[in-house]
Amino acid sequence: MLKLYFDLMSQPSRAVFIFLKRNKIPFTEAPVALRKGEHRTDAYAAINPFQLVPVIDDSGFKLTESVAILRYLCREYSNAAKWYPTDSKAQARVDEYLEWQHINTRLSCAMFFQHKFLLPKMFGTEVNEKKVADFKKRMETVLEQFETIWLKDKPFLAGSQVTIADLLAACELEQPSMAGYDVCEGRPLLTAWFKRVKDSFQPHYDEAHHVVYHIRDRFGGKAPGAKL
Ligand SMILES: N[C@@H](CCC(=O)N[C@@H](CS)C(=O)NCC(=O)O)C(=O)O
Repeated sequence: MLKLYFDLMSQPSRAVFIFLKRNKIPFTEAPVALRKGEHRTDAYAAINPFQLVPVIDDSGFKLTESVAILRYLCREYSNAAKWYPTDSKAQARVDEYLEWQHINTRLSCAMFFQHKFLLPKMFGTEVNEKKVADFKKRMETVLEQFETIWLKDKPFLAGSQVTIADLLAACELEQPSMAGYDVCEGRPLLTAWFKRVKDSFQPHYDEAHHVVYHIRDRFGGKAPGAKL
């Protein structure tokens, strides 16, 4: 039986969680509460020496890195194969986004969220406005590239079909919402794409994002307890 170590506050964890549910791949849930430091124990280091989530344990085969995990699941489970096409050129289009996203979508959205909301919330510190402004600028460049390059003349990032690239991207693009930034505002192509991706993974998409939606709606980007 497959086991997933995850925290639903983590973007790549949500992507793997949604993927497993959407494809009806049976798995045991092993939540790891990052906010409580549950990933910093020796026991967890034995599961993932990098002490990050997500991780899968497939009958003793432990695998880290969400991109590698999703590709593995697409290879191992025939009903999940459609999300990562086997045709060489079609697959290369998915890989093109997956390579790009680490230092673009992920870095800018995650760092904007961390500096605007998470770090002030966790440590009660003042918001570092310079860092927030820098990451916001990088994030807005990325969002512009979604509109003008990735989604130009195609409904999904890698072409006409929804793939693991779209799922990973959507989960990353949710993160800034908790810091009061709606990536869809003023971006019609991104808005329509976001809806298509969510619809492809419902009801599991909303299930995995309930904590994100709760924080977004409750705090609206204002970190509770932070010196603002
Ligand atoms: N490249 C990895 C990133 C994993 C990662 O950075 N996970 C974060 C949560 S999104 C984590 O576990 N952070 C805990 C920490 O940094 O202490 C993947 O895609 O799986």
